[in-house]
Amino acid sequence: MNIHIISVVPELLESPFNHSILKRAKERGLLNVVVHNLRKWSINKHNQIDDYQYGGGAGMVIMCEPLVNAIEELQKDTKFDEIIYVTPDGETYNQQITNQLSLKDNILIICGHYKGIDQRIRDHYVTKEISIGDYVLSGGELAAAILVDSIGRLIPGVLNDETSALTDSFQDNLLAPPVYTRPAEFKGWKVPDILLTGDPKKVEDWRYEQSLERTKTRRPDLLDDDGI
Ligand code: 6GU
Repeated sequence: MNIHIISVVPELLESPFNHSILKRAKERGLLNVVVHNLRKWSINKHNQIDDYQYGGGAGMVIMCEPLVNAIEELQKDTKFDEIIYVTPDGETYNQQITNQLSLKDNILIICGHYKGIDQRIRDHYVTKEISIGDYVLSGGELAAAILVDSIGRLIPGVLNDETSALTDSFQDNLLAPPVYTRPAEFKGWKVPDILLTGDPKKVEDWRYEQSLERTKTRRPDLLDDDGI
């Protein structure tokens, strides 16, 4: 999968993909992340990429010309399956969207800054608008990093134990059950006996019950979705 990102602060995206699981995905040739500095397409010698908004008001808006030039230049080499704008007024991101995006070959993510990007780019180029939650970040870069991380780990061959993504929180609209490792007793706190029985059926049932219980108490809204 190829993920291109257009940003005015590309420095924010230097490190997140170079460690751990995403690093491995890149080394295995399963994920290619390319970050582009929007200023490369700035419209004058002042490196301008934004301007005041029509109608007045504080905050700058990223202009059509540099961003459209950037998008169209990248489109010459790549047919993007999705052009995503990360923005607090987008659709709220969740695991279902992640799953869908992990099946794509080429994704372009546009990061806004200041007041955002000119609406005409959203109208004519963007195919999907995503928010990572009901709070405001100073720019889209951290949201883009979250998209790349959550999508990248689902690409087949990225996780060592392929089944482990299936048992993540949210994959069945359920939160993940608690996990334990050695020792079986620490400061008098014991690991639940069932996990020590070696009986896979019992363990599976217990995990399912725990998942359900956790979801009921912490995120009942997830259960309402499909009426488990
Ligand atoms: Cl995608 N961008 C910004 N700037 N703030 C956000 C967001 C995105 N999602 C939630 N808050």
